[in-house]
Amino acid sequence: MSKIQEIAQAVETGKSKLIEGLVTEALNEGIDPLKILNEGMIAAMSVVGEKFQKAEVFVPEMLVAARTMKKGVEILKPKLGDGSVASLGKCIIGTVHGDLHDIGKNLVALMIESAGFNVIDLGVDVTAEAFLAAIKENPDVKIVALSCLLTTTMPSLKEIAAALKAGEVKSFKLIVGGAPITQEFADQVGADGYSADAAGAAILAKKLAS
Ligand code: B12
Repeated sequence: MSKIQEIAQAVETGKSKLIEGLVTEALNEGIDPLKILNEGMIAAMSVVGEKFQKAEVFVPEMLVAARTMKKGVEILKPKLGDGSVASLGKCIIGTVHGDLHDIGKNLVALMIESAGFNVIDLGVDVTAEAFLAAIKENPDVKIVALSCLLTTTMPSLKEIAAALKAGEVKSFKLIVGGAPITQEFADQVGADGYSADAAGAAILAKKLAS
């Protein structure tokens, strides 16, 4: 079994005690950190999602897989950045109200920070009011990023986007993403950009802020 496969299996089966060692070994072997993230950990989370859909695993298994992935990402974090000093401006990010998923949001925050932004992370279950308050506090914000993982919280994203568009500060660009989000939905809610993954989100943020 390759190291990447071992990492994927550890995430899938929630072996949080093994993950740090495996990721460190993979890095020492010179494996690209992005490959470890995409082909090892993110791929494993997709498998967990598919198994959940087929009722082969349940919420506790998803939770331990998520915790294992988080631990692995902590080891990868310093290796994912390009070391550039934050200078592209501020980005406010959060997972929309009603939604508690934060792994994808955290990865997007990490990649956007690595691209040179100063990221203000509002966490999960963030209401329109909380986004508006953060924007009011940081009127020079360049990018506001909304993450949404549930089809049931897509209306929440739509409401937040509308509230932000109607807010006092209008100078920022709005980007949206998350597994159920599409370019079509992003256009519908009036977002300035959409990306299917974290690397694309960073490229998008850079493009929109320049
Ligand atoms: C882990 C997980 C959980 C964990 C979350 C832990 C955590 N701290 O995040 C727990 C166990 C808490 C959980 C709970 C639930 N979950 Co859940 N969960 C998942 C799972 C397996 C993985 C999600 C994940 O982390 N993926 C990995 C990351 C890296 O991918 P990602 O989030 O998609 O993010 C990437 C992109 O989408 C994008 N992106 C994300 N955000 C943004 C933002 C911007 C601006 C941009 C540009 C891009 C972007 O970039 C990211 C990185 O590349 C998914 C299945 C899946 N494959 O998605 C189900 C899934 C999302 N969950 C699901 C469900 C149903 C639930 C529950 C309702 C279950 C229940 N009965 O309680 C609850 C809801 C709780 C709530 N209110 O939020 C369903 C949703 C179905 C649907 N149609 O909406 C899924 C799809 C599983 C399934 N196949 O049925 N879950």
